[in-house]
Amino acid sequence: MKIVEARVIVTCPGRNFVTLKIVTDSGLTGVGDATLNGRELAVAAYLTEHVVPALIGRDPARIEDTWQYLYRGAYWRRGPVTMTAIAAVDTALWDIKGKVAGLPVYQLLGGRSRSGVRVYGHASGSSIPDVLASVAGFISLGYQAVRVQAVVPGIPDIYGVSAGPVYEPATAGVASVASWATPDYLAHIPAVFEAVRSEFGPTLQLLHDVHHRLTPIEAARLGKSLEPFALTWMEDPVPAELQDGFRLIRQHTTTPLAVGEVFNTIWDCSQLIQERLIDYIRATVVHAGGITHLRRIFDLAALYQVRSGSHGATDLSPICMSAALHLDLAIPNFGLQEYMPHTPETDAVFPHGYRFADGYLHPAEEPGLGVDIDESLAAAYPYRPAALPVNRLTDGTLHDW
Ligand code: GCO
Ligand code: MG
Repeated sequence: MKIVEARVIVTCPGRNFVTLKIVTDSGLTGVGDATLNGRELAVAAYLTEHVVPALIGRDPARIEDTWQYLYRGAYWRRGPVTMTAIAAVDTALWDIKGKVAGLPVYQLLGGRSRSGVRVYGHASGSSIPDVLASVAGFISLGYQAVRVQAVVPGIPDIYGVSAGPVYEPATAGVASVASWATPDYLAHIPAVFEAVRSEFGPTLQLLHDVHHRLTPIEAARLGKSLEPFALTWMEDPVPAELQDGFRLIRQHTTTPLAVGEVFNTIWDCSQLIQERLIDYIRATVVHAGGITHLRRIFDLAALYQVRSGSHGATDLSPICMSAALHLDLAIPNFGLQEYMPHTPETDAVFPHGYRFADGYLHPAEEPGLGVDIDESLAAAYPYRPAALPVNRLTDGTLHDW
């Protein structure tokens, strides 16, 4: 079997997505997500100009060799654009391999290790009563794990609080400007979780995303203040380049830490995992080199009792979610899967077989990944320039978003 074509499809059913569709001479096709929020065209160009020409004529069965060729052969290794492009190729090749074998991809990854993939939803609110109502809504849908984000008095446009049913941080054109004040945030968040815990009891899994905004000692203080509320994880407490900073956080708090949605290779997280500085690794299929590389990350994590907690925001397409669920179902050290349902228009562009029931997602049982892209429908939604916000302190200092 040979690869005869690879199409890079950019579409914007409410938000931008980039998809790679690989076509073989047998007629079998495979799809891979190549979406990098705010940098979509960089990945599309990388694929079109530097990857697709090298794919034509290759044997699609040679997944590992193709991965090594695209990673080591590029000379310029790592980085979100390169690794997202490699991820798209890798994911599409696993899709094809499943179709050739007549098996859902999780069967090729060792088979089912659990009955379903427990997911967490995104509760938020502009007041504590609104937060409680939002959490109650997710519980009524069957969720057993909920991320909680809240407006902080004095910070009008805080991360993670969605006005509508779908949270989309990217805005049209160039980056919008968000504001931030760490003292106000640190003073407010414990009261939010105290209210949630006292309302919903001790067993609901609660999570919180700090989104890279604290220093290590500030993160240590927040983790300590949240200990009475037994979070499943405090996410992205600090910018993750400062990996030594996690040692300081660990010295002060037992609140579990989750990091990694911005990581794109095993080398970004090997120290954090081997020194047990984190409890969950959030790397995802689309940004961490695909199924092949993400499985390596999860296998390293398993040696150190670190569990998976993959990113699953709506700026990752249903193709990424489909691939993630096959890995989530098979690996021994699954933790939680983020799940923000896409809009109906996105679901129409990406028909897929995964289903939500009672707080769990279940991947499709059909051969491959169980997802595709409707290219004629995708063509009806042309690309729209959009960017993630930047973040500034009240005095104008550029801060981490
Ligand atoms: C999350 C993430 C997202 C990101 C977004 C960037 O935990 O889901 O932090 O909210 O900000 O995916 O494009
Ligand atoms: Mg996050």
